[in-house]
Amino acid sequence: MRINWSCGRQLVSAQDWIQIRRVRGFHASTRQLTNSSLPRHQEANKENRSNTDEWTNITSTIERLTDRKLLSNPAHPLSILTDIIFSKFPEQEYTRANFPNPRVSVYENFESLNITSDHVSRSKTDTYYLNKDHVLRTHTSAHQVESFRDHPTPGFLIAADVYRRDEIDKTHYPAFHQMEGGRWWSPQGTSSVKELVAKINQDTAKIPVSEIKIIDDTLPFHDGNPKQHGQHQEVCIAITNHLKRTLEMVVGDIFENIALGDPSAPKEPLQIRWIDATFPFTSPSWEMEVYWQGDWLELFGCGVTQQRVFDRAGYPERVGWAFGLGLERLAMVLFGIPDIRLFWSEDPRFVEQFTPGVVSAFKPFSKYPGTYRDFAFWLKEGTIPEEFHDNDLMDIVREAAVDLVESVKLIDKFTHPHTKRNSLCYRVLFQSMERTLQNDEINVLQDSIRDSLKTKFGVELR
Ligand code: FA5
Ligand code: MG
Repeated sequence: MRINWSCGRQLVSAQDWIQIRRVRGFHASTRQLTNSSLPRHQEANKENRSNTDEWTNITSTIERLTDRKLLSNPAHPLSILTDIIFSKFPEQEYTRANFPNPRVSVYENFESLNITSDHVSRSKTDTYYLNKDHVLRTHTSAHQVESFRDHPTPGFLIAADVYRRDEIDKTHYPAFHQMEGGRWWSPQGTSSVKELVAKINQDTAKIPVSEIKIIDDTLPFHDGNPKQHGQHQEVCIAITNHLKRTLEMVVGDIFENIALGDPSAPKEPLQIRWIDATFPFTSPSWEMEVYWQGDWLELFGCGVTQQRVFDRAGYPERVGWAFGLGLERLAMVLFGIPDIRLFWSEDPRFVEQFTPGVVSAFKPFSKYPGTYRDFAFWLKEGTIPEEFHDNDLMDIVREAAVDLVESVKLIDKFTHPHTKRNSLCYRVLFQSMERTLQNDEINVLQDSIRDSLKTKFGVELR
């Protein structure tokens, strides 16, 4: 599911389609003190990552994806985009950090970011747990505290793979890539709030102003998107201006690029807008969206970093911002790639299309025919349909068919009038991007999905 950082999960109704679609900081002494009290053991604890327990829910399909390392291929569109974004940030100001291992502690991924144990994003239905203390990072924010702590520069950038038990459609995939950015200022050397604000504003003035029109109806802060208690409002506004100007410059440059590089790019000006958002680790917070293929597509979340994050990094006096951007989303718009699943394709017709350092329009290749199969089953007695989570079925389907499934749709849900047992029916469209699937092959996939439904959920197939 899409993480709603502010409130609880939404249950999928019978009418909903679940699509598996393709192309679709003052004193040095303060620092010493807080640093030594950092729970580093929770951060590292690497040797315990391989233990399994009742929390383990990582599947072999996802495990295989962790080995793909798409960003290490300079000709992959995600690497080309990463390099373009990196080039927009001065190297002497922003350290590029590398975190190749997606296995992180629950502390890093959640607790260090004020994400409490009752937050929906921590549930087993949304996160891949290696065991109760370790997860596959669900966002690059998992490295914020150590990045704010360790780098010699006031800024950092991280590009890495992240994993979520998410729905699948043309813009969502259980494995994707994010770029995290952070920037801090210290009041050290300044004698007043005014001086700190002036320092931040000087840095803002150095950032080129984007020519691209970006709609911004948001307020600097308000009750629903508050500034932090204890933070001076002028400091909050100065940080926000720096943050927004930075991101507008990056996004503006990238979208100007598409207009230049791709003759088939839409002639209509792109619509880009800021909206309010909520994250436990920033306040106030925003998201940026772009209007793409008839819908608003969320590109990134960002905001003024919560002081507790700086506390944990050992620099309670610092102030700053952070953002987390979905690389696939931007790459889809930039290269004209219509489906997020394509990024994982090993088909030479995809892989060989791209050249390091060059933004080129995606050339579609032919689509092979698909075959529908229905999976109808009675849930175990006493189970209500809402207890069978769509993501449970998604994992079974993915385990069996990896990327040979185009979409999964809940087509029927009813309760037997006498027995009161509940029945669900899902329709799965099997389709390959690389070849025509044979019936025999689909039968094997179908049997495997049916078997897993029986053994994992005790359903009675109809
Ligand atoms: C986050 O992950 C926050 N860590 C972002 C952040 C960082 C906020 C720093 C404030 C400060 P969110 O869950 O909205 O937020 O994801 C960020 C971006 O990742 C989204 O805007 C979207 O572009 C992308 N994204 C999220 N889920 C998926 C998915 N399943 N597939 C592809 N891209 C996704
Ligand atoms: Mg979001």
